[in-house]
Amino acid sequence: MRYALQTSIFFLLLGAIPAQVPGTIFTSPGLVKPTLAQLAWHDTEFYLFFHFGPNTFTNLEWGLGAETEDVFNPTDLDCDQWCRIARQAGARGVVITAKHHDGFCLWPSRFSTHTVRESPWKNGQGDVLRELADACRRHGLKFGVYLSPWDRNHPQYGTPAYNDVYASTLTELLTEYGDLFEVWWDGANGEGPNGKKQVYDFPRFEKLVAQHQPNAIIFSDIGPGCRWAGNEQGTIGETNWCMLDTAGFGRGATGPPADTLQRGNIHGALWVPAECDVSIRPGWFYHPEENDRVKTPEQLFDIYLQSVGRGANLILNVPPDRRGRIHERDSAALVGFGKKLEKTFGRNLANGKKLHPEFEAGPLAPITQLHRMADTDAYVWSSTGTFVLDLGCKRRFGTVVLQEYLNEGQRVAAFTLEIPENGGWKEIARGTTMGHKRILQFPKVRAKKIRLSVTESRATPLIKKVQVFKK
Ligand code: FUL
Repeated sequence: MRYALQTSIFFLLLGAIPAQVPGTIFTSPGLVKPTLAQLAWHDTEFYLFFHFGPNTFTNLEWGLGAETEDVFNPTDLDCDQWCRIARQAGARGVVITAKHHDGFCLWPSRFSTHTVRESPWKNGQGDVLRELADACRRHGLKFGVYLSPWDRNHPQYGTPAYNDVYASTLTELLTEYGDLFEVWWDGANGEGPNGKKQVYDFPRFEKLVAQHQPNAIIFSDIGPGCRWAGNEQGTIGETNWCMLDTAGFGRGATGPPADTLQRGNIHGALWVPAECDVSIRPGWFYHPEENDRVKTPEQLFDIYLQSVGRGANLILNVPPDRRGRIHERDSAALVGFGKKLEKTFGRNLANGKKLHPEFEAGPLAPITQLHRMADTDAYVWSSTGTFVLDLGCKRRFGTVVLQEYLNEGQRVAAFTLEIPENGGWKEIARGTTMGHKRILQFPKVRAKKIRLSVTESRATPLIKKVQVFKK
Protein backbone atom coordinates (compact mmCIF):
# COMPACT_ATOMS: atom_id res chain seq x y z
CA MET A 1 0.00 0.00 0.00
CA ARG A 2 1.26 3.40 -0.89
CA TYR A 3 0.24 4.93 2.42
CA ALA A 4 2.30 2.40 4.32
CA LEU A 5 5.43 3.43 2.52
CA GLN A 6 5.15 7.12 3.12
CA THR A 7 7.43 8.60 5.61
CA SER A 8 5.66 11.15 7.66
CA ILE A 9 6.74 13.96 9.82
CA PHE A 10 9.21 12.03 11.88
CA PHE A 11 11.47 14.09 14.01
CA LEU A 12 12.01 14.73 17.58
CA LEU A 13 11.30 17.54 19.86
CA LEU A 14 12.23 17.08 23.39
CA GLY A 15 11.03 18.82 26.03
CA ALA A 16 10.92 22.45 26.60
CA ILE A 17 10.51 22.13 30.33
CA PRO A 18 13.91 22.41 31.94
CA ALA A 19 13.25 19.89 34.68
CA GLN A 20 12.57 17.23 32.10
CA VAL A 21 15.51 15.29 30.81
CA PRO A 22 15.15 12.48 28.29
CA GLY A 23 15.36 9.75 30.87
CA THR A 24 12.55 11.06 33.00
CA ILE A 25 10.31 11.82 30.08
CA PHE A 26 10.74 8.51 28.37
CA THR A 27 10.78 6.13 31.25
CA SER A 28 7.99 5.83 33.71
CA PRO A 29 8.63 2.95 36.08
CA GLY A 30 4.97 2.34 36.79
CA LEU A 31 3.99 1.71 33.18
CA VAL A 32 3.64 -1.71 31.57
CA LYS A 33 5.48 -2.02 28.27
CA PRO A 34 5.10 -4.18 25.18
CA THR A 35 7.74 -6.63 24.02
CA LEU A 36 9.50 -6.02 20.71
CA ALA A 37 7.45 -8.88 19.22
CA GLN A 38 4.25 -7.15 20.34
CA LEU A 39 5.43 -3.87 18.80
CA ALA A 40 5.99 -5.67 15.49
CA TRP A 41 2.53 -7.21 15.85
CA HIS A 42 0.98 -3.74 16.37
CA ASP A 43 2.59 -2.68 13.09
CA THR A 44 1.00 -5.64 11.30
CA GLU A 45 -2.38 -3.94 11.95
CA PHE A 46 -4.62 -5.74 9.47
CA TYR A 47 -4.58 -9.33 8.19
CA LEU A 48 -6.90 -11.93 6.72
CA PHE A 49 -8.31 -15.05 8.38
CA PHE A 50 -9.00 -18.14 6.29
CA HIS A 51 -11.54 -20.65 7.62
CA PHE A 52 -11.19 -23.70 5.41
CA GLY A 53 -11.73 -27.43 5.97
CA PRO A 54 -14.45 -30.11 5.88
CA ASN A 55 -17.09 -27.50 6.85
CA THR A 56 -16.42 -25.77 3.51
CA PHE A 57 -17.80 -28.89 1.80
CA THR A 58 -20.46 -30.01 4.30
CA ASN A 59 -21.89 -26.50 4.74
CA LEU A 60 -21.49 -26.60 8.53
CA GLU A 61 -20.00 -24.02 10.92
CA TRP A 62 -19.01 -26.50 13.60
CA GLY A 63 -18.16 -29.87 12.08
CA LEU A 64 -19.07 -32.89 14.18
CA GLY A 65 -15.69 -34.56 13.89
CA ALA A 66 -17.31 -37.65 12.35
CA GLU A 67 -16.99 -36.42 8.75
CA THR A 68 -15.08 -38.82 6.54
CA GLU A 69 -11.88 -37.48 5.05
CA ASP A 70 -13.20 -37.86 1.51
CA VAL A 71 -15.38 -34.74 1.92
CA PHE A 72 -12.25 -32.60 1.69
CA ASN A 73 -11.51 -32.22 -2.01
CA PRO A 74 -10.97 -28.70 -3.35
CA THR A 75 -10.98 -28.75 -7.15
CA ASP A 76 -8.70 -25.79 -7.83
CA LEU A 77 -6.84 -24.73 -4.69
CA ASP A 78 -4.84 -21.56 -5.34
CA CYS A 79 -3.10 -19.99 -2.35
CA ASP A 80 -1.40 -17.46 -4.62
CA GLN A 81 -4.86 -16.11 -5.45
CA TRP A 82 -5.63 -15.80 -1.71
CA CYS A 83 -2.39 -13.89 -1.17
CA ARG A 84 -2.78 -11.63 -4.19
CA ILE A 85 -6.20 -10.58 -2.93
CA ALA A 86 -4.89 -10.14 0.61
CA ARG A 87 -2.25 -7.75 -0.72
CA GLN A 88 -4.77 -5.84 -2.81
CA ALA A 89 -6.91 -5.42 0.30
CA GLY A 90 -3.96 -3.91 2.15
CA ALA A 91 -3.50 -6.89 4.52
CA ARG A 92 -0.03 -7.55 5.92
CA GLY A 93 -0.52 -11.18 6.89
CA VAL A 94 -2.84 -14.18 7.01
CA VAL A 95 -3.93 -16.75 9.59
CA ILE A 96 -5.44 -20.13 8.59
CA THR A 97 -7.50 -22.71 10.49
CA ALA A 98 -4.85 -25.44 10.44
CA LYS A 99 -7.34 -27.45 12.51
CA HIS A 100 -10.86 -26.34 13.43
CA HIS A 101 -13.11 -27.95 16.06
CA ASP A 102 -13.83 -30.96 13.79
CA GLY A 103 -10.21 -32.06 14.24
CA PHE A 104 -9.33 -32.30 10.53
CA CYS A 105 -5.72 -31.25 9.89
CA LEU A 106 -4.99 -29.24 6.74
CA TRP A 107 -1.48 -30.67 6.86
CA PRO A 108 -0.40 -34.34 7.00
CA SER A 109 0.16 -34.44 10.75
CA ARG A 110 2.01 -37.44 12.12
CA PHE A 111 -0.21 -37.32 15.20
CA SER A 112 -3.60 -37.75 13.56
CA THR A 113 -5.28 -39.99 11.04
CA HIS A 114 -7.85 -37.35 10.16
CA THR A 115 -5.87 -35.17 7.75
CA VAL A 116 -5.37 -34.14 4.13
CA ARG A 117 -3.26 -37.30 3.78
CA GLU A 118 -6.38 -39.44 4.21
CA SER A 119 -8.38 -37.29 1.77
CA PRO A 120 -8.68 -37.70 -2.02
CA TRP A 121 -7.26 -34.19 -2.58
CA LYS A 122 -4.02 -34.54 -4.57
CA ASN A 123 -4.23 -38.28 -3.86
CA GLY A 124 -3.36 -37.62 -0.25
CA GLN A 125 -0.12 -35.88 -1.20
CA GLY A 126 -1.28 -32.31 -0.55
CA ASP A 127 -0.48 -29.90 2.29
CA VAL A 128 -2.54 -26.71 2.43
CA LEU A 129 -0.27 -25.15 5.06
CA ARG A 130 2.83 -25.71 2.94
CA GLU A 131 1.15 -24.14 -0.09
CA LEU A 132 -0.07 -21.16 1.90
CA ALA A 133 3.19 -20.60 3.83
CA ASP A 134 5.14 -20.67 0.54
CA ALA A 135 2.66 -18.31 -1.15
CA CYS A 136 2.90 -15.91 1.81
CA ARG A 137 6.66 -15.75 1.40
CA ARG A 138 6.28 -15.06 -2.32
CA HIS A 139 3.80 -12.25 -1.66
CA GLY A 140 5.50 -10.68 1.36
CA LEU A 141 2.78 -11.60 3.85
CA LYS A 142 3.20 -12.77 7.43
CA PHE A 143 1.84 -16.22 8.22
CA GLY A 144 -0.04 -17.47 11.29
CA VAL A 145 -2.01 -20.54 12.38
CA TYR A 146 -5.23 -21.28 14.24
CA LEU A 147 -5.07 -24.63 16.05
CA SER A 148 -8.32 -25.37 17.84
CA PRO A 149 -7.76 -26.79 21.31
CA TRP A 150 -11.28 -28.25 21.22
CA ASP A 151 -11.22 -31.36 19.03
CA ARG A 152 -14.38 -33.33 18.24
CA ASN A 153 -12.53 -36.06 16.38
CA HIS A 154 -9.45 -37.08 18.27
CA PRO A 155 -10.07 -40.33 20.20
CA GLN A 156 -7.91 -39.12 23.10
CA TYR A 157 -9.70 -35.81 23.54
CA GLY A 158 -10.87 -35.56 27.15
CA THR A 159 -7.86 -37.46 28.57
CA PRO A 160 -4.44 -36.21 29.72
CA ALA A 161 -2.94 -37.93 26.65
CA TYR A 162 -4.63 -35.33 24.43
CA ASN A 163 -2.29 -32.69 25.83
CA ASP A 164 0.60 -34.69 24.36
CA VAL A 165 -1.21 -34.87 21.04
CA TYR A 166 -1.91 -31.13 21.04
CA ALA A 167 1.70 -30.33 22.03
CA SER A 168 3.00 -32.55 19.22
CA THR A 169 0.73 -31.13 16.51
CA LEU A 170 1.52 -27.61 17.69
CA THR A 171 5.23 -28.39 17.51
CA GLU A 172 4.84 -29.57 13.91
CA LEU A 173 3.31 -26.20 13.03
CA LEU A 174 5.92 -24.27 14.98
CA THR A 175 8.88 -26.03 13.42
CA GLU A 176 7.96 -26.98 9.86
CA TYR A 177 6.41 -23.94 8.20
CA GLY A 178 8.86 -21.08 8.70
CA ASP A 179 8.23 -17.97 10.77
CA LEU A 180 4.82 -17.58 12.36
CA PHE A 181 3.62 -14.15 13.49
CA GLU A 182 0.55 -15.37 15.36
CA VAL A 183 -0.85 -18.52 16.99
CA TRP A 184 -4.62 -18.44 17.50
CA TRP A 185 -6.30 -20.23 20.41
CA ASP A 186 -10.04 -20.26 20.13
CA GLY A 187 -11.96 -20.35 23.39
CA ALA A 188 -15.00 -22.13 21.92
CA ASN A 189 -16.06 -25.45 23.34
CA GLY A 190 -19.51 -26.79 22.55
CA GLU A 191 -19.35 -29.94 24.66
CA GLY A 192 -22.71 -30.45 26.30
CA PRO A 193 -23.19 -31.30 29.99
CA ASN A 194 -22.26 -34.94 29.33
CA GLY A 195 -19.52 -34.14 26.84
CA LYS A 196 -15.84 -34.86 27.23
CA LYS A 197 -14.01 -32.36 29.39
CA GLN A 198 -10.43 -31.54 28.61
CA VAL A 199 -8.09 -29.90 31.07
CA TYR A 200 -5.66 -28.19 28.74
CA ASP A 201 -2.00 -27.80 29.64
CA PHE A 202 -1.77 -24.25 28.35
CA PRO A 203 1.46 -23.39 30.23
CA ARG A 204 3.15 -26.23 28.34
CA PHE A 205 1.76 -25.01 25.00
CA GLU A 206 2.87 -21.44 25.74
CA LYS A 207 6.38 -22.68 26.48
CA LEU A 208 6.51 -24.49 23.12
CA VAL A 209 5.55 -21.31 21.27
CA ALA A 210 8.15 -19.29 23.20
CA GLN A 211 10.79 -21.94 22.52
CA HIS A 212 10.22 -22.43 18.77
CA GLN A 213 8.72 -19.12 17.64
CA PRO A 214 9.73 -16.44 20.15
CA ASN A 215 8.32 -13.71 17.88
CA ALA A 216 4.88 -15.28 17.50
CA ILE A 217 2.02 -13.60 19.34
CA ILE A 218 -0.46 -15.90 21.05
CA PHE A 219 -4.08 -14.80 20.64
CA SER A 220 -6.69 -15.90 23.20
CA ASP A 221 -9.21 -14.39 25.62
CA ILE A 222 -6.30 -13.63 27.92
CA GLY A 223 -3.35 -13.52 25.56
CA PRO A 224 -0.54 -13.63 26.57
CA GLY A 225 0.36 -11.95 23.25
CA CYS A 226 -2.93 -10.29 22.35
CA ARG A 227 -6.53 -10.53 23.50
CA TRP A 228 -9.92 -11.22 21.98
CA ALA A 229 -11.94 -8.00 21.71
CA GLY A 230 -15.08 -9.52 23.31
CA ASN A 231 -17.23 -9.62 20.16
CA GLU A 232 -17.09 -11.06 16.66
CA GLN A 233 -18.16 -7.85 14.91
CA GLY A 234 -14.63 -6.57 14.40
CA THR A 235 -14.95 -3.53 16.65
CA ILE A 236 -13.24 -2.29 19.82
CA GLY A 237 -14.24 0.35 22.36
CA GLU A 238 -13.36 3.97 21.68
CA THR A 239 -11.41 3.82 24.89
CA ASN A 240 -9.02 0.95 24.34
CA TRP A 241 -6.12 0.26 26.70
CA CYS A 242 -3.54 -2.32 25.74
CA MET A 243 -3.20 -3.44 29.35
CA LEU A 244 -5.21 -6.26 30.91
CA ASP A 245 -5.51 -7.97 34.27
CA THR A 246 -5.73 -11.67 33.57
CA ALA A 247 -5.36 -13.04 37.11
CA GLY A 248 -8.29 -15.26 37.96
CA PHE A 249 -9.44 -15.56 34.33
CA GLY A 250 -9.02 -18.44 31.91
CA ARG A 251 -9.65 -19.08 28.23
CA GLY A 252 -13.12 -19.60 26.80
CA ALA A 253 -16.05 -19.57 29.23
CA THR A 254 -13.86 -18.35 32.09
CA GLY A 255 -12.47 -15.40 30.13
CA PRO A 256 -12.79 -11.75 31.23
CA PRO A 257 -16.19 -10.09 30.66
CA ALA A 258 -16.81 -8.61 27.21
CA ASP A 259 -16.76 -4.98 28.39
CA THR A 260 -13.33 -5.51 29.97
CA LEU A 261 -12.04 -7.05 26.73
CA GLN A 262 -13.42 -4.04 24.86
CA ARG A 263 -11.70 -1.42 27.04
CA GLY A 264 -8.74 -3.21 28.57
CA ASN A 265 -7.65 -2.11 32.06
CA ILE A 266 -6.01 1.30 32.43
CA HIS A 267 -3.93 -0.03 35.33
CA GLY A 268 -3.73 -3.60 34.01
CA ALA A 269 -0.66 -5.60 34.95
CA LEU A 270 0.11 -7.04 31.50
CA TRP A 271 0.42 -5.76 27.92
CA VAL A 272 -2.32 -7.72 26.10
CA PRO A 273 -3.59 -5.54 23.24
CA ALA A 274 -6.86 -6.20 21.44
CA GLU A 275 -7.38 -8.00 18.14
CA CYS A 276 -10.81 -7.61 16.51
CA ASP A 277 -12.15 -10.62 14.59
CA VAL A 278 -14.99 -10.57 12.09
CA SER A 279 -16.06 -12.43 8.96
CA ILE A 280 -16.71 -10.83 5.57
CA ARG A 281 -19.83 -13.07 5.46
CA PRO A 282 -22.34 -14.05 8.16
CA GLY A 283 -20.55 -17.41 8.70
CA TRP A 284 -16.89 -18.20 9.29
CA PHE A 285 -16.87 -20.96 6.67
CA TYR A 286 -17.96 -20.70 3.04
CA HIS A 287 -21.65 -21.29 2.36
CA PRO A 288 -22.94 -20.76 -1.20
CA GLU A 289 -26.21 -19.32 0.11
CA GLU A 290 -24.23 -16.43 1.65
CA ASN A 291 -22.79 -15.26 -1.67
CA ASP A 292 -25.23 -12.35 -1.60
CA ARG A 293 -24.35 -11.38 1.94
CA VAL A 294 -20.73 -10.38 1.54
CA LYS A 295 -19.88 -7.13 3.34
CA THR A 296 -19.41 -4.13 1.08
CA PRO A 297 -16.17 -2.11 0.85
CA GLU A 298 -17.96 0.64 2.82
CA GLN A 299 -18.92 -1.77 5.61
CA LEU A 300 -15.36 -3.10 5.71
CA PHE A 301 -14.01 0.42 5.91
CA ASP A 302 -16.31 1.22 8.85
CA ILE A 303 -15.05 -1.89 10.61
CA TYR A 304 -11.47 -0.80 9.92
CA LEU A 305 -12.12 2.60 11.48
CA GLN A 306 -13.62 0.91 14.54
CA SER A 307 -10.74 -1.50 15.00
CA VAL A 308 -7.41 -0.31 13.55
CA GLY A 309 -8.71 3.25 13.91
CA ARG A 310 -9.07 2.69 17.65
CA GLY A 311 -5.70 1.15 18.32
CA ALA A 312 -6.58 -2.55 17.84
CA ASN A 313 -5.53 -5.01 15.14
CA LEU A 314 -8.10 -6.37 12.69
CA ILE A 315 -8.32 -9.98 11.51
CA LEU A 316 -10.87 -10.20 8.70
CA ASN A 317 -12.11 -13.66 7.79
CA VAL A 318 -12.49 -14.50 4.10
CA PRO A 319 -13.50 -18.15 3.68
CA PRO A 320 -12.17 -19.87 0.54
CA ASP A 321 -14.86 -21.74 -1.41
CA ARG A 322 -15.14 -25.37 -2.54
CA ARG A 323 -12.74 -24.79 -5.39
CA GLY A 324 -10.18 -23.58 -2.86
CA ARG A 325 -10.38 -20.04 -4.19
CA ILE A 326 -11.66 -16.78 -2.80
CA HIS A 327 -15.08 -16.28 -4.31
CA GLU A 328 -15.54 -13.48 -6.87
CA ARG A 329 -17.90 -11.57 -4.58
CA ASP A 330 -15.46 -11.53 -1.69
CA SER A 331 -12.55 -10.65 -3.90
CA ALA A 332 -14.45 -7.70 -5.44
CA ALA A 333 -15.33 -6.42 -1.94
CA LEU A 334 -11.73 -6.76 -0.76
CA VAL A 335 -10.25 -5.03 -3.78
CA GLY A 336 -12.83 -2.23 -3.36
CA PHE A 337 -11.87 -1.93 0.29
CA GLY A 338 -8.16 -1.78 -0.56
CA LYS A 339 -8.83 1.02 -3.03
CA LYS A 340 -10.78 2.90 -0.38
CA LEU A 341 -7.86 2.61 2.03
CA GLU A 342 -5.49 3.91 -0.57
CA LYS A 343 -7.81 6.73 -1.56
CA THR A 344 -8.20 7.80 2.05
CA PHE A 345 -4.67 7.33 3.33
CA GLY A 346 -2.70 7.66 0.10
CA ARG A 347 -1.48 11.24 0.44
CA ASN A 348 -0.45 12.61 3.79
CA LEU A 349 -0.80 16.40 3.74
CA ALA A 350 1.47 16.64 6.78
CA ASN A 351 4.35 14.91 5.05
CA GLY A 352 7.54 16.87 5.64
CA LYS A 353 5.74 19.53 7.69
CA LYS A 354 7.03 20.68 11.03
CA LEU A 355 5.43 20.50 14.40
CA HIS A 356 5.90 23.38 16.79
CA PRO A 357 5.47 22.98 20.50
CA GLU A 358 3.32 25.67 22.01
CA PHE A 359 2.62 26.31 25.63
CA GLU A 360 -0.61 27.63 26.91
CA ALA A 361 1.02 29.51 29.72
CA GLY A 362 3.45 31.51 27.69
CA PRO A 363 5.23 32.24 24.46
CA LEU A 364 6.63 29.52 22.26
CA ALA A 365 9.03 27.59 24.36
CA PRO A 366 12.45 27.05 22.89
CA ILE A 367 13.29 23.59 21.76
CA THR A 368 15.98 22.76 24.19
CA GLN A 369 17.02 19.40 22.92
CA LEU A 370 16.57 17.13 19.98
CA HIS A 371 16.31 13.51 20.92
CA ARG A 372 16.36 10.64 18.52
CA MET A 373 15.20 7.26 19.76
CA ALA A 374 17.41 4.34 18.94
CA ASP A 375 14.70 2.37 17.19
CA THR A 376 12.43 5.01 15.71
CA ASP A 377 11.72 8.70 15.74
CA ALA A 378 9.15 10.23 18.03
CA TYR A 379 7.67 13.53 18.98
CA VAL A 380 7.82 14.21 22.61
CA TRP A 381 6.18 16.96 24.49
CA SER A 382 4.93 17.82 27.89
CA SER A 383 1.41 16.87 28.87
CA THR A 384 0.71 20.47 29.89
CA GLY A 385 1.69 21.68 26.45
CA THR A 386 0.06 21.55 23.06
CA PHE A 387 1.41 20.86 19.65
CA VAL A 388 0.73 22.83 16.50
CA LEU A 389 1.13 21.39 13.05
CA ASP A 390 1.61 23.97 10.30
CA LEU A 391 0.53 22.67 6.87
CA GLY A 392 2.22 25.60 5.15
CA CYS A 393 -0.95 26.87 3.49
CA LYS A 394 -4.68 26.42 3.94
CA ARG A 395 -5.73 22.83 3.13
CA ARG A 396 -9.02 20.98 3.19
CA PHE A 397 -8.99 17.84 5.28
CA GLY A 398 -11.37 15.47 7.06
CA THR A 399 -9.09 12.79 8.51
CA VAL A 400 -6.30 12.91 11.07
CA VAL A 401 -4.29 9.86 12.14
CA LEU A 402 -2.41 9.96 15.44
CA GLN A 403 0.06 7.39 16.68
CA GLU A 404 1.52 7.09 20.14
CA TYR A 405 5.06 5.87 20.74
CA LEU A 406 4.19 2.70 22.66
CA ASN A 407 7.68 1.38 23.49
CA GLU A 408 7.49 3.15 26.85
CA GLY A 409 3.88 2.29 27.60
CA GLN A 410 0.45 3.60 26.65
CA ARG A 411 -0.07 7.04 28.14
CA VAL A 412 -2.60 9.31 26.43
CA ALA A 413 -6.05 9.22 28.09
CA ALA A 414 -7.70 12.27 26.46
CA PHE A 415 -6.91 14.72 23.68
CA THR A 416 -8.47 17.35 21.43
CA LEU A 417 -7.84 18.56 17.90
CA GLU A 418 -8.49 22.19 16.99
CA ILE A 419 -8.13 24.61 14.10
CA PRO A 420 -7.78 28.40 14.26
CA GLU A 421 -10.97 30.46 14.29
CA ASN A 422 -11.51 34.16 14.98
CA GLY A 423 -8.16 34.59 16.67
CA GLY A 424 -8.76 31.56 18.90
CA TRP A 425 -9.16 27.81 18.39
CA LYS A 426 -12.18 25.73 17.47
CA GLU A 427 -12.44 22.04 18.35
CA ILE A 428 -12.89 19.66 15.42
CA ALA A 429 -12.43 16.30 17.18
CA ARG A 430 -11.64 14.78 20.53
CA GLY A 431 -10.81 11.35 21.81
CA THR A 432 -9.69 9.34 24.81
CA THR A 433 -7.01 6.72 24.18
CA MET A 434 -4.70 6.97 21.19
CA GLY A 435 -2.50 3.86 21.30
CA HIS A 436 -0.93 2.38 18.20
CA LYS A 437 -3.27 4.32 15.93
CA ARG A 438 -6.24 6.63 16.32
CA ILE A 439 -8.07 7.57 13.14
CA LEU A 440 -10.36 10.59 13.45
CA GLN A 441 -12.81 11.53 10.74
CA PHE A 442 -14.91 14.68 10.86
CA PRO A 443 -16.78 16.97 8.43
CA LYS A 444 -14.13 18.49 6.19
CA VAL A 445 -12.52 21.72 7.36
CA ARG A 446 -10.10 24.18 5.75
CA ALA A 447 -7.16 25.32 7.82
CA LYS A 448 -3.45 25.98 7.77
CA LYS A 449 -2.80 24.84 11.32
CA ILE A 450 -3.96 21.98 13.53
CA ARG A 451 -3.52 22.03 17.28
CA LEU A 452 -3.28 18.75 19.17
CA SER A 453 -3.62 19.00 22.95
CA VAL A 454 -3.22 16.04 25.24
CA THR A 455 -5.47 16.89 28.13
CA GLU A 456 -5.03 13.72 30.20
CA SER A 457 -2.08 11.39 30.25
CA ARG A 458 -0.62 8.76 32.56
CA ALA A 459 2.89 10.14 31.99
CA THR A 460 4.49 12.53 29.52
CA PRO A 461 2.82 11.71 26.21
CA LEU A 462 5.08 10.39 23.49
CA ILE A 463 3.61 10.95 20.03
CA LYS A 464 5.15 9.05 17.15
CA LYS A 465 3.31 10.24 14.08
CA VAL A 466 0.67 12.71 12.99
CA GLN A 467 -0.87 12.38 9.52
CA VAL A 468 -3.50 14.50 7.83
CA PHE A 469 -5.65 13.41 4.90
CA LYS A 470 -8.17 15.05 2.66
CA LYS A 471 -10.47 11.97 3.01
C1 FUL B 1 -15.20 -19.06 17.27
C2 FUL B 1 -15.33 -20.43 16.62
O1 FUL B 1 -16.22 -21.27 17.31
C3 FUL B 1 -15.77 -20.13 15.22
O2 FUL B 1 -16.06 -21.30 14.51
C4 FUL B 1 -14.66 -19.35 14.55
O3 FUL B 1 -13.51 -20.16 14.42
C5 FUL B 1 -14.33 -18.09 15.35
C6 FUL B 1 -13.16 -17.33 14.83
O4 FUL B 1 -14.11 -18.38 16.69
O5 FUL B 1 -15.04 -19.11 18.62
